[in-house]
Amino acid sequence: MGFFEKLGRGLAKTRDAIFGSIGEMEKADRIDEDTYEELLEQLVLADTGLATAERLVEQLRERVKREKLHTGAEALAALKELLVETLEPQRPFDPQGKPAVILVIGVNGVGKTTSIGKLASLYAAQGKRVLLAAGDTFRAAAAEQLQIWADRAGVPMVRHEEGSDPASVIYDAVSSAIARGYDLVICDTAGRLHNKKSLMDELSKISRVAAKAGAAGDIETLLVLDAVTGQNAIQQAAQFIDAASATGIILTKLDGTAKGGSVISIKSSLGLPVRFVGVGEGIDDLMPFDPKGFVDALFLREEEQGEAQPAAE
Ligand SMILES: Nc1nc2c(ncn2[C@@H]2O[C@H](COP(=O)(O)OP(=O)(O)O)[C@@H](O)[C@H]2O)c(=O)[nH]1
Ligand SMILES: [Mg+2]
Repeated sequence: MGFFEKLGRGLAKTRDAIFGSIGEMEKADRIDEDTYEELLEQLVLADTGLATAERLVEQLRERVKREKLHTGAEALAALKELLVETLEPQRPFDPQGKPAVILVIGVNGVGKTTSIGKLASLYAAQGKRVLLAAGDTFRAAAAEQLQIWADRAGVPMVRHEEGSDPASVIYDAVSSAIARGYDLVICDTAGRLHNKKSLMDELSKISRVAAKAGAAGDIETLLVLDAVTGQNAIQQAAQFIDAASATGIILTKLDGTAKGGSVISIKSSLGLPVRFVGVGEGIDDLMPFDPKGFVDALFLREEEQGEAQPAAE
């Protein structure tokens, strides 16, 4: 199954929740007030966030007027363009230099460790030499879980004992990547500590140490958010973003929710681009985020879905 179909499947719940009435919009001969009201409601239901949904509808209204659009189909095309523009990052995600470092942060259970396994596999498949760092030293089980993913992806891992300083794990991993010529170090971190303040302190220390360890490549810090928690995830995100100077988002569990619209509000309310989306629990279920592909999948119609399915399934 191609990435596009997989994303289409992952987004099935969001699509079913919002497409019903947006599909109606496509059939309409003309656009009226009801069209906009209905659209606003549907975007909010898909967890786009009220402020973002209102802004989008307002922008659509202006565009319809300016470009003298008449039919629902024309308005729908304009809406898609607006969504793609909203989601477009300022620069592509492409950590350069050797070694580059990706720090992965976020609360417990959002899918950090799983996403790291998927990322390791993705980059290893591109021919990069990847090293994992078990920076969640809070629980012994965390390093064991990461080891399983390292084995699946066929990449090595650096770990210390349970309870040791995670910043020193990161430091060791980066030093070892420099010495042994690795391209990319991907670091796991704890999502919970004794209290919130120690977690935030730890994350900012890890972030500083990653920078000081002397890696010649880029450092990216990806905050993992769980799409199932939708708007709540966005509320909790700000502290993490500040503590560790996050540069982007991994949005997981899009396959389990009708809240795919949160992708749109993340970009507009947190100001950070979504870099990857998780659409399942398997090693191949993480996709580099592509705004155009996402918006197309969001609006994929039933009949196109049918065509996209391989006959043998
Ligand atoms: N359906 C689905 N489950 C996911 C996805 N990403 C992670 N998970 C599941 O979420 C749970 C928590 O993941 P884990 O990586 O341990 O989270 P962590 O505590 O942030 O490291 C596991 O059961 C994963 O299989 C995803 O994209 N889709
Ligand atoms: Mg974990």
